[in-house]
This record gives sequence, C-alpha cells and structure tokens, in this order.
Amino acid sequence: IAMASGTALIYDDEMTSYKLLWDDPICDIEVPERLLSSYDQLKHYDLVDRCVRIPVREGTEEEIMLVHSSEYLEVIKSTQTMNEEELQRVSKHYDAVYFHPNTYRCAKLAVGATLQLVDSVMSGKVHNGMALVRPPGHHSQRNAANGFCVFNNVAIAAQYAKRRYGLQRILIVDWDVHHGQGIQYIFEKDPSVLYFSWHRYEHQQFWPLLRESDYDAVGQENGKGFNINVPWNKVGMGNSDYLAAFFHVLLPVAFEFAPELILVSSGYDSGIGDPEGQMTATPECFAHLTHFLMQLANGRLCAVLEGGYHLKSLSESVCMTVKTLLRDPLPQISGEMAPCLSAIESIQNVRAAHKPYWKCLMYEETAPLKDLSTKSQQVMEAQLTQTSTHPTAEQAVGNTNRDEAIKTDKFLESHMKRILFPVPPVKTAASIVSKADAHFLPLSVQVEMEMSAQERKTLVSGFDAELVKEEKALLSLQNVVAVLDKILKKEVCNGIVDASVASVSTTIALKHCFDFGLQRVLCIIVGDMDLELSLDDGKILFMNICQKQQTEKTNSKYRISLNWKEDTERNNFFYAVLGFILPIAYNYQPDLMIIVIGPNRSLGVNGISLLTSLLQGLAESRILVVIQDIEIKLVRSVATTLTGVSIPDFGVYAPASQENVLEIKRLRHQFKQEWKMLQCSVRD
Ligand code: Q9C
Ligand code: ZN
Repeated sequence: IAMASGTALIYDDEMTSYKLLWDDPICDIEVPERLLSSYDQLKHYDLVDRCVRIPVREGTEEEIMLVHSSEYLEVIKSTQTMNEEELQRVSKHYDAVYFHPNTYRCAKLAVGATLQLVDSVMSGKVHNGMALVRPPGHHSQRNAANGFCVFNNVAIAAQYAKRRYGLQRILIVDWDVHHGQGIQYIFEKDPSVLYFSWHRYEHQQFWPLLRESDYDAVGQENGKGFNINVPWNKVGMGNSDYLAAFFHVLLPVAFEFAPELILVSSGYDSGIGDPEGQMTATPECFAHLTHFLMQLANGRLCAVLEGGYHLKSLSESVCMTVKTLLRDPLPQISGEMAPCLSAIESIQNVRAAHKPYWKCLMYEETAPLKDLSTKSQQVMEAQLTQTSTHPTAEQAVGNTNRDEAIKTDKFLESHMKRILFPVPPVKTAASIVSKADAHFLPLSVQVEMEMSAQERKTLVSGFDAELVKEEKALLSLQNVVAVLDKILKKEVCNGIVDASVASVSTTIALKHCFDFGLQRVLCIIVGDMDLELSLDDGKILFMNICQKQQTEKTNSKYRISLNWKEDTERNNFFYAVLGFILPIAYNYQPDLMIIVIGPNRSLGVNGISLLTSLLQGLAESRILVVIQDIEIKLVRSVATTLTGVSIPDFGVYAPASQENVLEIKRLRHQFKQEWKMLQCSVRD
C-alpha cells in the first residue's frame, strides 16, 4: 500500500556525471560519490520509498538570469565543448572551482531540481522536501563561480519564489560550514530575504577569508538586519554550540520575521569528521535543526544540498534530515550540553549587532565585543573556568587526514546504532472522558476505550489507595496511566489525557515512571498546581509556569517557577520558550516529558501549542499532555501538534513585555551556571 507522504525527494544520477579531471588538492574533495553515498544511505534506511519522488528538470536561462548575468551564463555554457586544457584555463579564473564538459548540464539540473522542489512545496503537493544536487550553489555570484559552486541554486529559488508565488518573506538558513557569501551579496539590500549563515571564520583566517563574513555584516540600506552571520572563531564546534546559535539568535529572529517559505542551504561539512569544517556536530544534530525550522512558515521547508565531504558523516546527516522531514520522532541529541566560550562570544556579538533591527533582541544590554583577540580570549577562558571549552576536532575524533577519517567512519557506525530506535506503531493516543469530545480529534489519534472494572482494578492496584478512593480521581488516574503505559511500552509516541484531578494523577504517574526505570522526567505545569513529591534528586525537572508571583518558593535547579502572563490577542511566549525553557530542556535531556495544563492557566492555546511543538524534539518525542479542564480548541490544537498532521498556528508574534523580559533575565541569571545552555553572553 502506498502511504501518503508529505516529503519530496529530488535526485537524479545524472548529477554524478562530472568530476575533477586533473590533480588539484583544493578541489579533489568534491566528488560524485557525495551524491551516490547519500542516496544509497537513504535507500538503506528505507527513506526513499517514503518520499514523493519528483523528477529533475533543467533550469531555464531565464531562471538562471534571475541571479546571474548573461555574460557569465555564456562563459559557463561555453565549457560544454572544451578540452581538458581549456577547462583548466577557465577554472583558474575562479577561486576553488573546476569544470568538466558535463558541469554545465549538471549545474542546470541542480537549479531545476531546486525549483522543482520549490514548486512541489508551494503548490501544496508536499509539505517539505530535499533536493540532492551537484554542483552546490551558495558561493557562486552574479558573475563568478566560486568554491565548487556554479549557479546559486538557493538564491535563484528565492528569487523564483518571490516572482512566481508573490512571496514577501523568505528565510534562507545556511548551515554549511562555509560562508555563503554569494547569497549574502545577492540579498544584502533585500529585506524580503532573511539570510542566516554560520561559518568557520577563525578571525578571517579561514576560506573565503572575507571581512564581510563577520557578525557586523548585517545587511545594507533597506536590507539592514536581514543578513545574519555567526562566525565561528574556533574549530571543534558541536551540537551544543549549534543549538545555542539556534536558541539565542536564529529562532527568535525567525519567529519574529514570520517567513512564508524556508530554504535551507543544507551543507554537511559542518558535521563531524569533515576535513573542511573540522567541527564535531553529530548527525542527529541536523535532525534537531530541521525540526526547529519545520515549526516556521507553516512547515514549508526546502532543503538543498551544498557541501559535505566526509562521505559517511554526510550521508548519515542527510538521512537524519529527511527522516525528520518525514516527521519521525527524533533521536536524543548526544554530548555535553554546554556551548564553548568562543561560541558564546560569537553569539553575543551577533545579538548585539542585530539589536537595532529585531524586537526580540531589543533588551540586549551589551555592545559587541569588537576586537577580542585570540590572546585575550585565552585569558578570559582561564578566568571563566565555569564555561565549557570543547576539545578540538582532532582531539575529539582524531580527524587530521584521510586515514584518520576512517576513525570517524567507525565512530559513526556505532553511534548511529546507539541513537536510532524503532518508531512506535501509533503516534498519538488519547483518553478523553466524554467520547463526544473525542470526535474533534484528528483521525490518526488512537482513542483509548473505557476500561472494565476489572481492568481498572489491576491498573491501579499498585498505587496509593488513599489518593484514589474518590471515583473522580480514580477515573482521572486511569486515563493518565492507560496512556502513559502505552508511551512507556513504546506502543505509542505521545498522548493526550483528560484528567479532572490532574495533580494527584500526575503525582502517581511520575511515580509510575520511576518504577518503570526512567532516569529523567521533565514536568511542565501550566497554571496553579502543586505536586506532593520530593523533587531534588534530579529525576524530575519541575517547571511551573503560572501567573501569580511565587516569591515564597525558593527556586532550585530542579524546581523552577516562571511567572508569566499571556497576551490574549497574540503570542508573547516565544521569548520564554526559546530563551529559557528549550535551552534548559535540551540541557536536561529528559527521557519523557509531561505537560500538565492545570487551573488558572497562564498561557493560551497558542502558547501551549508552541511549547508542545518545540519540545517534541526531545525524549524521542515521548510527551504526555494532561489537561484538567478539557476545552475543545485546546485539545484539538495539542492533538494536531502531537500527531504532526499539520503545523498549528502559533498566533501572531508579539514581543515580550518589559516585565516578561525582566523575569526571563532574572531566571537566566540565576540558573546559567547550572544550565549552561542558557548562556548567550560572556559578560552576564
Ligand atoms: N585554500 C562548499 O562547501 N576551499 N564549498 C578552498 C583554498 C574551498 C567549499 C581552500 C571550499 C569550498 C559548497
Ligand atoms: Zn561548505
């Protein structure tokens, strides 16, 4: 049976038909096997058949000229009929480029494949997708090939989407390890395209060695604020650094920007083992990055391959991206969750540089740290020993040359076995007392049947009889435990429960989790509610989001109360989720999440949906949502989020009030030593 799918995959063997014909140590990493091994690995994980296959086409001259000059097009066209000597001569005109007689044909296919992907997504045929293309595009410029790139696939796609679909806001996320200076040049005066790139920079010592790759290149004229560079000044950046850049820079700005389409310049040379990048991010990191971006632009996301030169790292990372686009639950992200000092410094500088242009950064206090040389940085590192420093890429995987790269192969082989897991057969279970209400749930939700008296008795027999002697409490507990049990046994991924006596039910549910052997449960309570539990052994991270000030309660690392008032018209919760809740949740790395919606809730449906959606990347998507006062609109929205049938509407972005900002700043200050993912400034 063909399963309906929402993810396009665009690939054609023909794009492997060009290669380097002469000796060139700079270009010899860009090989046809990059596509072949990625595609093979997709087949290996059975991901190809789950995608909608879309054929490639050639990009037309008109489409190419949305970005490039006709003179440049003619030069590239002329390489088709050249002999090796002539090809070498043309190649020398550009920096780090080689031509082959088939390069022109493949470059046109790469453009066409990218536009086919944009059309599939914009027409609603699919939700999202990936194009596996060669040559890559992000370094190429109006009149120049550069860094293995001939036509700027992603830039052409953005111009095309603006023209053809009248889009006004497109976000380009360039997670390739090199700066896509080509994309920056094309859009630096254009406020309709927000370009975000992180890149190995090393204070301008890394290729392409440009001053304009630094954090202070924010765009020009009307485009000021719409070019965001995060320069990495050290190698060895990994999962926690990338996540920190997303939490503290990209995501807040992106939600404020509210793009209509996302294009990802999807290079994987920022992953572990890559000889160019020398970074340490493991493949599942790209699953998490993808997952965050899927919450924007109504899920309309097009990933287009750029770099990636370690074949195993590249292909595993491509698979993690496609798997996430297909909405499989995500593997837990590995490694110590603390960004290094150099990463924090870069993040702080970008935030300060963009403060004038984005409301989400408006309360940043610091000016950019202009010229922190490597020397003074080392002094600071010695002083700030509480901040993590990463091992260099060489220390981490010993990847200094081709032989050493085999070590990364071996590492990845066992790493992937460790983190990949079977997906539960059912995504979402629900236990709703009034079956009439269950009709409002998406069809894919498995509604739990009412239990017989006998079943109920066995179910709760192990629990504290005192707590559940009331009929109402018993029913509530039964609902919670029935769904929780399915999650723990991995029969379902997540669930939603109607529990009129939520606090007792949740307390017992938590005990049940620990009997089952869970190590860490993240329990977020929205509204006024107390749990009768001791909470200090780290097995529960308890976060209470409520309206009333809880000054009498002392916060501890594992018991945090966040005072918040919802904005009823719009959604002001982005600031708290991105700047506080997510970083802590990723730091904690829970095995399960329980979100309890209690009485006097401080968040509206929008805020709760946002929270639930973003947390889904954690704990292999094991989330239990317990709702005390069932409300159709809320249940529906949460169920939509959990099933992934569509991206819920989070409501119009509202900046946090000064009061909100102060609260988050206070909490960040209080916890930044214990939860290091909160750190986004070296000074505070
Ligand atoms: N000494 C992409 O990843 N390296 N292009 C040049 C000169 C070129 C990378 C080194 C790297 C190009 C798409
Ligand atoms: Zn690259």
